[in-house]
Amino acid sequence: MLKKALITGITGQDGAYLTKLLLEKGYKVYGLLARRSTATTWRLEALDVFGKIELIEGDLTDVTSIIRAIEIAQPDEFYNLGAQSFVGTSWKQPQLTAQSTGLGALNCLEAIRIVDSKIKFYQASTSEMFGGMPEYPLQSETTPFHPRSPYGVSKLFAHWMTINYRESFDIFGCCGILFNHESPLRGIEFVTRKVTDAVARIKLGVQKDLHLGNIDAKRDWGFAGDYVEAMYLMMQQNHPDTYVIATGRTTTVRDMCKIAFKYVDLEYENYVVIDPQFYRPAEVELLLGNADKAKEKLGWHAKTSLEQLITMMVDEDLRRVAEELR
Ligand code: NDP
Ligand code: GDR
Repeated sequence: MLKKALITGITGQDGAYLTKLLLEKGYKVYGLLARRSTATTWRLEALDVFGKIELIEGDLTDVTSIIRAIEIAQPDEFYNLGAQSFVGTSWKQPQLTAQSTGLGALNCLEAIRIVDSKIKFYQASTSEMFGGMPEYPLQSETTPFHPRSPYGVSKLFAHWMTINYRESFDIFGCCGILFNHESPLRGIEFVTRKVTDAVARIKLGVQKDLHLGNIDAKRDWGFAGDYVEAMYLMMQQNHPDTYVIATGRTTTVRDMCKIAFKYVDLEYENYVVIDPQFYRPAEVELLLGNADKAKEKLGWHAKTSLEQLITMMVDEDLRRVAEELR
């Protein structure tokens, strides 16, 4: 029988890639669409999936709209990818972040419990929940949490609520603790896209320099297209569980810049300006994930190297900026 999925955050980076994957697998895909004053469907259009899905108006902070969406879609699987997902903004809008990123997940769980507790639930947990634990330089499912931003704290609430509903109401709630994953569809405020967009603009002569914050921070970066496969695989298991999804390689922002600039024959030192406005009140200095459990239980591993990822993003930004200039 045709499987049905409902995705929150469908207009985001992961929402678009997951939609593409589920359509390829023969799912009927529904998405919760938050009302904005301008269109937000450009990523769905870029992957040629807009028009093949059904969008239902709703917002994570409005539980009645989630109940309504579930009643319309009657999904087998519910993927909660919606969130205020930018760490930097979470200090400026902590309450909004708590409401959408934290309580929003609880709203989804409550809606499932009320309408149909058989619906499988995926929660987009994050490596930001590990935060500042220098004594744990390699993070796995058993590493203690110490979130360092209102975003991380909100995600940790959502993470534990999912586990609590698993234990309390027997809801099939999976948590994917995903480390940073990027793509040409990544939002421009995140550091990889900010860098690849700037590299393209500098190369094409329309930008002079690139202002960044802490370039000594280290991240474990993978490709979003690989990571949505892990979400899908978690939901196909016999039992709900928690999995770390990562590449197992960590790189400084500085070295990521080096890769991006070098690809177009430029030296990053000539363009990067350190700008205190991009420093965060509390930093997560090092993230490096151990995805052995996902490899063993899901048969999942990251397929795309950081070099492949960054060059894919620079190529796409070069194409996009050149088109803008035309
Ligand atoms: P994006 O920021 O690209 O997308 C966020 C999505 O959430 C958008 O579709 C946005 O809608 C939607 N949204 C925001 N607020 C609400 C709301 N109140 N009600 C309904 N929808 C809302 O995130 P990503 O695709 O990168 O990430 C997907 C999820 O995974 C997020 O929860 C993120 O926190 C988490 N995550 C991401 C990682 C990464 O490296 N990308 C790593 C680990 C976890 P709109 O377009 O209208 O703004
Ligand atoms: P992150 O991603 O906070 O890890 O959260 P981001 O790309 O924003 O930052 C990564 C690191 O780069 C440093 N940095 C800068 N970051 C930005 N955005 N802009 C800058 O100018 C800049 N200069 C240095 C940051 O300080 C940080 O150390 C992402 C989001 O997708 C979350 O939703 C997700 O949960 C985590 O990844 C895993």
